Amino acid sequence: MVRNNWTREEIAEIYNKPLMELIFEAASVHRKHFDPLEVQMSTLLSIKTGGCPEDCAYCPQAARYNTDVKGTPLLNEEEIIQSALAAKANGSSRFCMGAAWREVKDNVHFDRVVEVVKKVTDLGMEVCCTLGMLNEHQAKRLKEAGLYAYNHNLDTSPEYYEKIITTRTYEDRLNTLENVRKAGISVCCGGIVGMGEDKSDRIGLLQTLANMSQHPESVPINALVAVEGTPLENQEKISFWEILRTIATARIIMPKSMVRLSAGRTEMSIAEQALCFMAGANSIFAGDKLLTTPNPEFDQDKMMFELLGLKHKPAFKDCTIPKNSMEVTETL
Ligand code: SAM
Ligand code: DTB
Ligand code: SF4
Repeated sequence: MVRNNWTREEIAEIYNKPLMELIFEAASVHRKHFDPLEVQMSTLLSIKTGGCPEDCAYCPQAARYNTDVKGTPLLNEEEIIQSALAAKANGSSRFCMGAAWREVKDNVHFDRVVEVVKKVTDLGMEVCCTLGMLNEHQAKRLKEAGLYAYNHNLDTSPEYYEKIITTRTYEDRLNTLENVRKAGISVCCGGIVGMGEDKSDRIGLLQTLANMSQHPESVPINALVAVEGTPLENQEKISFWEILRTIATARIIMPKSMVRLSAGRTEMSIAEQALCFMAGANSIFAGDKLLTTPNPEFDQDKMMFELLGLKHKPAFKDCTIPKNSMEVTETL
């Protein structure tokens, strides 16, 4: 049964179970709803890098921090399509385009993104974007172009949020998520662990996600990539076991969502990643780069899939959101 009324105490009880019990329970829930061997591969492409006006303490792309990220303007259509084709050839069923924008503006850049969404959708891939805040009208335009999913993370608990970002509020994030939901786009929303938050903040984030009237279809769990030049550059690395508990708890309380083992895999062994898959993670980012930081090499992941007996999840399998943009009937 899918619930939307979790208390923090209930979630804490799950999170704090003896680890072996927690993994077993999460694995059991996972098997009820998914083929446990199937893992979705999504390729990320930073279509506009750096120079962002926001102050997200973890982010190497914020203009105000002195990081090694080299800013680039919005890529052109051809460059993006070539990347999408390469991602598809390497077995990714989802292609996610990220832009270091605070919000989408109605200008030629957004027009270009809309055009690219149409073209990549026509390649038969699930297209995802993460472009910052969106209004209702922009969300509808993306949906009509065929956009399948939109990534917009809450990052942490409502209480800890203001220690990480001051230039926009939790409420702003929730508003965008509502606009995405209303447009009929699949929601990809999760957060980051290892930013110095308490266990109660990880539980608080999971509670916000699990109590949405409709759970996000995809829940990325990122481990902080501490980047030199950002305020979190010296943040002590979080224990792997906390990441695992976060993933397992997400799986149990959001049984039908894809749980994505996101940033932080370069720091994990195959054995650790295998525990995450056992505990219900069923999606990863593929390719040797996330947006600006490294990710395991393609060949390394291929070897891991073979070793663990995993297989790639095909595009649009088990989708609860209509695939075809034609199903949006409201006019703009
Ligand atoms: N600018 C848009 C936004 O903030 O929504 C889209 C791109 S932003 C880079 C996408 C997400 O990447 C963030 O919400 C955050 O959760 C994640 N992220 C960014 N930097 C990270 C880091 N150093 N470690 C882990 N996750 C990170
Ligand atoms: C998400 O939750 N993680 C991805 C994706 N959504 C856009 C991004 C991770 C970024 C890690 C830091 C970087 O590479 O710049
Ligand atoms: Fe900008 Fe997004 Fe990075 Fe925040 S996370 S600084 S909004 S690119």
